[in-house]
Amino acid sequence: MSVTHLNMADHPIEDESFAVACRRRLETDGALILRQFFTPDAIDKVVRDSAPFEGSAFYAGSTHNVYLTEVDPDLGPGHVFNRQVASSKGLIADDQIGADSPLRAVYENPIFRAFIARVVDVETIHPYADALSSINVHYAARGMELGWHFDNSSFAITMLVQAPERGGIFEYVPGVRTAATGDNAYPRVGRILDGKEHPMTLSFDPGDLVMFRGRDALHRVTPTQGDVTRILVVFAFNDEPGIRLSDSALTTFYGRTA
Ligand SMILES: O=C(O)CCC(=O)C(=O)O
Ligand SMILES: [Fe+2]
Repeated sequence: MSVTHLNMADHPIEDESFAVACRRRLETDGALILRQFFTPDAIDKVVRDSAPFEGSAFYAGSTHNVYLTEVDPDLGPGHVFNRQVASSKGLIADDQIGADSPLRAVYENPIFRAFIARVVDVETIHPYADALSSINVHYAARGMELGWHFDNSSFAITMLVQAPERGGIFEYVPGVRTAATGDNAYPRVGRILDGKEHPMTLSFDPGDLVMFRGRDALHRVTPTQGDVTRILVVFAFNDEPGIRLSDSALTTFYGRTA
């Protein structure tokens, strides 16, 4: 069966052997890129749908630690846990993405979900139970960036919609911490923040599907350069049903709770 909007000739996501090969690549490299996963027509529609929302995106314009938590005053301001980085990009939430969007069609497609579950090696994957967090579109105009961080979700799936002229580079260091064991990897995080350990970069084009283990990989996106806004979709899934972000997290990320 084919999935509308997807290039299944190059990416036979229904084949178990293809999914297993993808899983191995994700495990070995900490990241996986499926080139030209979305069809050109789907990308064109997503660009046309997304561009008008740039002005209504929410720009938190805040600083945060790499763990995306409140600071811990007991540790003091110089501690790696409390070091602040800047994120200036904006985003729109799931409830601002149209019912007719190719993004929604793919996100909800059972074949796509079964493939993602196989690649990340879980039984089933689930959308967020809140109305905002499942599909997000990010906007980074000239000078805007996403600071170093670890994701809340165990894995992240992104798709670049519109590439900037320059900048907007995705940098990452895979497997820095093991969130499952509560290890915060302070020494290594400190070295990366100080520029003493150099990250890897991933280069991808509009329509490519990108998967990485963002909960344990420290990653950032460098400032956009030039007049073209970097636009990127994030598909978020959980390995348990019923997960919702807290009201305070929703307010931080989206400026609202519903
Ligand atoms: O913009 C990107 O390429 C990565 C986005 C990301 O890391 C995030 O949304 O947490
Ligand atoms: Fe991230």
